[in-house]
Amino acid sequence: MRLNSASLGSLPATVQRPRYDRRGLATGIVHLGLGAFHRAHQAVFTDDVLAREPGPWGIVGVSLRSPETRDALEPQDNLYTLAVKDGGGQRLRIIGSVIGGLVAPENPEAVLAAMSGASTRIVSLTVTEKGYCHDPATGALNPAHPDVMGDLANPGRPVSALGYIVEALLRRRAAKLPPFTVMSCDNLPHNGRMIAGLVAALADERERGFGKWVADHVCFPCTMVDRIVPATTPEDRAAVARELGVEDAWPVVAEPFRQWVIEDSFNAGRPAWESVGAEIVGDVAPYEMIKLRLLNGSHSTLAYLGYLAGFETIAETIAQPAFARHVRALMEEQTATLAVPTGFDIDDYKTQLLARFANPALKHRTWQIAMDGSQKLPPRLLASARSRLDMGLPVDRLAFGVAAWMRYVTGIDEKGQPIDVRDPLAGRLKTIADTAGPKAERLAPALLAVREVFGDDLPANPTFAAAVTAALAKIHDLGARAAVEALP
Ligand code: CS2
Repeated sequence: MRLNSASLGSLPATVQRPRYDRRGLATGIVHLGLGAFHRAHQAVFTDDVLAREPGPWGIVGVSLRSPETRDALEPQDNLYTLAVKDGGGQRLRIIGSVIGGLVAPENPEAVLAAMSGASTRIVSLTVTEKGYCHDPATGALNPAHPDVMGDLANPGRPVSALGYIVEALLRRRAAKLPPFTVMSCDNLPHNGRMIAGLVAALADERERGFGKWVADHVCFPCTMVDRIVPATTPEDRAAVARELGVEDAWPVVAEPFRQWVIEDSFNAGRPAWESVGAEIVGDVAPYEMIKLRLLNGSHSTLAYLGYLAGFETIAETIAQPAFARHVRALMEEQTATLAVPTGFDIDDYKTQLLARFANPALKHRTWQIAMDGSQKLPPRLLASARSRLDMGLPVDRLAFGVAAWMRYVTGIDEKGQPIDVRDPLAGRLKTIADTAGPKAERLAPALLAVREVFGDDLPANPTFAAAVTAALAKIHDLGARAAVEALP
């Protein structure tokens, strides 16, 4: 038996299920990037809102690449399980807010039709850092990006999320329908501001002056999203099926913690997410900086060092006292760069983070977080390194994570085995590393010269370059584990 509307009634009483009528729910939100994170975060908040108060806020999810999620969810009437896990076990809940799934490359017209539909008021995105086709060091549109070139060459058959948004906005304007709000839910600094600039830039490439129309008519709220959601494993699937008594082809697994801070800037209405725990604020920036630097900065650092040291998961890595010590010291370096809102208990936040990383029930792989480092390093570690350098402060802990990334992207681990490096720049990084060889004195400056990651300033900064080179030499000579243990 499969999880679907018909089997909902047979689930054990302990499993929470949608407490609202899903039939006839209007599509209010089209979400680009129907991955596990969206399904364990925004879709859950929306599910909570619908249970409190019925409204036109059904979500149509779009996969921009693979059909896997749609194929798994379609036979389930788009229902899926959220398994919330911690040391105490798992609690299951069925989420009903997703009412449709589309696969963009299969049927771009269907995606554009959903985005241009009269009931659609919000287009939200979780397409990961690399999905924005931008230059990570500057945040500007990369006009040479193959997806951007594809969007311009064939606008009726877009490739990127930006291409879909621009084409759908043009169609809405032509049909005299009001535009939707564009809400980025990715881990990027000033994500709303950034996507506003990217959409406007592409819009102008499409039609002169359309960028200004977009800026005048479309809201791009900034958001800070937070919930640790590892990729679902076959074991997770089996554990969910055992408890549900029916099969769910694609449940999502998450920690109990969830946070969503949203700038209140919507041109066509929104669900009352604040009634179910989201925080609506005037300025998201302080929250997103705190999260990106303390959570994601620590995550990336633990991912590279942990992977190199032979640890499979974040929980295993942070269980090593030397790694926990290093992360605490890194958080101190990061904190000096943060503007903490009044009333926000930053010490408590850090203590909670360490406990969240240690969650033994989440098998969050170091390899998963290590992906796309060229896109993740700038907001997570390099922005704060810049601030500290400006303040004349040392950057040793930040540099240690950067050095671990450099060691990782050489593509060979400490036992001489290949590393499956997933990164849009992986090929180039490997060539640079192969040409420079393993010695830190050559490898560090060669990788620092990758402008998209480090900009022009950091490679030229002697304090930064020296700190990274020294850290890379330690990791190379001692191995990641002993290098971390040797830190003061
Ligand atoms: C992680 C994030 O994969 C990664 O890079 O750092 O996905 C992290 O788990 C989330 O941002 C937590 O909210």
